This record gives sequence, structure tokens and C-alpha cells, in this order.
Amino acid sequence: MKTSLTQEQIIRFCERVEGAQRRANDIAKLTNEYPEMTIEDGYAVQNALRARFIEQGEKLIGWKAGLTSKAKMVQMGVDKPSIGFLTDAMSRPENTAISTHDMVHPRVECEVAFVTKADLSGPACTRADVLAATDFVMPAVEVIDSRYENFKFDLPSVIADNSSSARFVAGGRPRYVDDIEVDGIGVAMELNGEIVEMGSSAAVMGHPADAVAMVVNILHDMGETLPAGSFVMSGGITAAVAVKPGDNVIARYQDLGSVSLRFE
Ligand code: OOG
Ligand code: MG
Repeated sequence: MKTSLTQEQIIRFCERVEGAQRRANDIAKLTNEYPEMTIEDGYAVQNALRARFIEQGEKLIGWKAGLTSKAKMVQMGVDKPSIGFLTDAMSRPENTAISTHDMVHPRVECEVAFVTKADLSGPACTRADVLAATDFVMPAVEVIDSRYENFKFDLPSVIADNSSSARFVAGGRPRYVDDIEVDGIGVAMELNGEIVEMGSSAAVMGHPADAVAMVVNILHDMGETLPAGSFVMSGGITAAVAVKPGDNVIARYQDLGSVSLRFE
């Protein structure tokens, strides 16, 4: 990928985003200072951030696709998907209290996650390639947290901020892709006992495996592949819902059980 940023600018933006993530304070979107920023520039900053986190001892466990459903694109005012990396430090077990104090303005969203059993690489990775390389799918709730003021951004800025990745909880019932309709999984998100969002996994690019293929093809553009054993979230099916201390969230999935979270 070609970038228009100098190495110095990449490091400076990376440090700014990292600081906002670590301190849970909001910052102006990077394009305010650098309007020429491109999607490739965003990935350059995200890659620098990944290198830093790994240097600090975090382990890369997989990737996520973002902005892959119409509901998410409309909510965020962005018309193209993005990807972000996931590390072990972002994972939380089910039913433990998740702190909101180390995030700026967290939101939750229901996703279908894929766990792979074979290496995948682009270019031209397809839905069929992804399904053949999938060990199982499982439900996951992503807790996203944009570090940008008022949760407002454009595509280059959000990509630099690792596509708002913050925490995630995987749970429920893992299933083989041959045993269910991966593109027909109904979901309902409950916040404190009330249904606040409903949807179907078909909302994710027509089929969530297409979102995973997109991740693999973007990784190819960055000179990378997706190794076997990766955990990949395919993107929010519905709009994301804001959470605060004391909130309880249950995401119920057709065929995949449910995932519960609580916040403090
Ligand atoms: C960007 C991240 C999007 C998803 O599943 O669509 C994302 C954002 O909405 O802040 O994770
Ligand atoms: Mg997401």
C-alpha cells in the first residue's frame, strides 16, 4: 500500500491514537489536521499501532471487519467497510463486569465470528474459500469505542483508530458452517431486558463470510495473510448501542445461543 504520510507523521498519529486509547480521552479526528489523509494512510497508522501493541506484549489473535452492514454504514455516515486487528488484551469472558471507565463512549454490536482451521490468503479470496477454511462460527458481541469526539469520523480516521476496536466477548454455541445457514442467523440485542436492535446476519454484505474474504483481501494488499487459528469478527449486523455503568446486555442468536455482558 502506498501512503502519502511520512514515517514521522505515521508515528506521530500513531502515538496520538495510542494515547487516546490508553487514557480513554477523546481527540479530534486526524483528518482535521491532515485532510489529505487516504485510506492507505489510515492503514499505515493502524499497522504502526499494531506493531506497538505487539512490542508491548499483546498477542495478535485475529481481525475484524467493520462497517459491513447498511445499518452500521448509515449510523456512522461511512459508505465503505474497514478492518481492524484484535489482540488478546481486548478479549473479555462472558458475564464478567466490563469497565466503561477505561473507554471514551463504548457501544455494543452483535456479530458472527469465524475461527479458522486453514491459512487464507488473497488476492481474490472468496466466500467459498472462507467457508472451507472455517473451523466453526460463534456469536460475539463487540464493544467498540471511537476515540474521536462525539463518535464522529471519516474512513481514514477510523481506520487509523483500529476501526474503533476496544473489547469483545465471544460465547454462545459454536457451530460448523455446514450445519446452519450462516447468512440467515436472526439476532436480537437486549439492553436491560428490552429488545433494542434486531437483524439477520444476511445484513453483513449478503453473507458474513464475504466480510471475512474482504479482510483477507485487504491483508493481501498489506502483504499479509490470515493464519489458521485466527478469530475474525465479520461486523455489526445492526446499529451499535451505547452502554453505561450498570447496563446488562444479552445478544440472542438463532442457532448460536446467546452472549451476555454487564458493564460497570
Ligand atoms: C467503526 C467500527 C465498525 C462494525 O462492526 O461495523 C465495526 C465504528 O462504527 O466505530 O466494528
Ligand atoms: Mg464491529
